[in-house]
Amino acid sequence: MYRFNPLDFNPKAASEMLGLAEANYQELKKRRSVRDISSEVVPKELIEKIIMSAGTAPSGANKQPWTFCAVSNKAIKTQIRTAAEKEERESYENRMSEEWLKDLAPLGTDWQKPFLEEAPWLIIIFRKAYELENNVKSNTYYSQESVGIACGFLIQAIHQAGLVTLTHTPSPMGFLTQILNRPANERPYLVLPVGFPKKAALVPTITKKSLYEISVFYE
Ligand code: IYR
Repeated sequence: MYRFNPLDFNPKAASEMLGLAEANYQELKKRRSVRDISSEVVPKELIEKIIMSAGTAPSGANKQPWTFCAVSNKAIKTQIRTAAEKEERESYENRMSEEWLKDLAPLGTDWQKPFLEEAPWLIIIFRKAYELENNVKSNTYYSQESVGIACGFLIQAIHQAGLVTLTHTPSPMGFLTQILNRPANERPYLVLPVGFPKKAALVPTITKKSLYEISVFYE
């Protein structure tokens, strides 16, 4: 059993709570996925703090089934870009359905991923399908859900720190296991290039669904 301590919780004044929720919404609403990431240097300390925020995420039985690989090494970034573009090219040209390509067309994405080399940092998130310590296996629980939540925290922390990112999902992404030399229990999950936006960065004029489209209240 863990020792149980009183919760460290500062109740907020009822009169402030709506304003706080509104302020958080207004800030998160400004987050955009940015493909035009500049090569301006981002200090390692900033990336470390951002990863620490992601590490506070809840996880099944507190197993924290994640590894965040932070890459600033140029040669490794080049290797990742080359391998990702090879897979992406194959996907765009042969593997993705007509409907998928039609859905992506307005966003202007293609198989080319210059941001994988240009961004000062790539954070590659790995999911631990099971624990492996000193060659001994043990379980993780709800690792898909847990790592998805941690990635949400990570993307949020990147935005709050004043940086931008893009959720890149190369497929298949087994090449990341090889390039980053990850153990057999870790599965690549997501690639986040992180940095400052280029001065001329452009983003599409997308909108988010309204509250009424995304929610149902049962009162
Ligand atoms: N993995 C590809 C394709 C892609 C898929 C979705 I869903 C997007 O929102 C954007 C792109 C890529 O990263 O280009």
